[in-house]
Amino acid sequence: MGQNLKTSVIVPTYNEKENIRALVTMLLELPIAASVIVVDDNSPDGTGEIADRLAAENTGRVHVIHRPGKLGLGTAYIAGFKHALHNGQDLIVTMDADFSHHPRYIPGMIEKIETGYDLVIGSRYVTGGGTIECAALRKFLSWGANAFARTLLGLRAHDTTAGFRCYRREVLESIALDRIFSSGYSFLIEMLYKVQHQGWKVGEVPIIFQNRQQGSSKISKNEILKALQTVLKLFWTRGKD
Ligand SMILES: Nc1nc2c(ncn2[C@@H]2O[C@H](COP(=O)(O)OP(=O)(O)OP(=O)(O)O)[C@@H](O)[C@H]2O)c(=O)[nH]1
Ligand SMILES: [Mg+2]
Repeated sequence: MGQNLKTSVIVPTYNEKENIRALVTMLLELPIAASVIVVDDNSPDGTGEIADRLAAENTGRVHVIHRPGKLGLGTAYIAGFKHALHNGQDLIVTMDADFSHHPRYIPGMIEKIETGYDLVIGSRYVTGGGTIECAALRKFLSWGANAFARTLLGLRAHDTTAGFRCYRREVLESIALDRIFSSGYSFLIEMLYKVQHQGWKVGEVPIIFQNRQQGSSKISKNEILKALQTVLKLFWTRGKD
């Protein structure tokens, strides 16, 4: 399973010193020979240095992209995508560093890709999926953002804001990454919109999303407003590209 497909897992980090070592270790122990690309935005807590040590301990399997400051989740994914494509990866997985997205789901996501999907989402909102230990307000915001994006943009996936994804390289190659206007969290909605628009086959596998146990959240009110703005902007311009 997945043995012939070169797989890279992109982990964007900002202040994840409590999580990064445990996460990378778990990723390297998966029954797929995946490599890991950490994209760190000069985290003040030293996550970047821990990632460098992991890279030195696991030469060739762990790579670190250092950016000079907090430049946003969306552009972090793009930096990781370019690195993975340049290095000939077939499958590119993205996930959060805080264990909300558990590595154990990755083999199942790859299996689903192998049955003929181009993008597979680790989804909270399909049968068998769910969310635990999240505050009611956060659940409501996530549900609302999904309903809004699905209705206005006609997105067919159920979890449109999930950052837990597995893309085939051809999907990323088909999208003008430099033309994506969202730099932060709403990148996920914009990217999914473009993927569906290009006609790629999108699937979902259920995951249980667990609220972060260590470290602190980086999502701000501003990011939530930007997500609304992104959906509206895509809605006005739909069909024009
Ligand atoms: N490189 C980089 N990573 C980021 C940035 N913002 C967030 N991240 C990372 O993106 C992932 C998601 O961020 P979280 O803070 O977990 O956001 P969230 O999941 O919406 O919020 P909580 O889990 O409730 O804290 C984590 O791995 C963060 O460290 C950023 O500007 N740059
Ligand atoms: Mg999180």
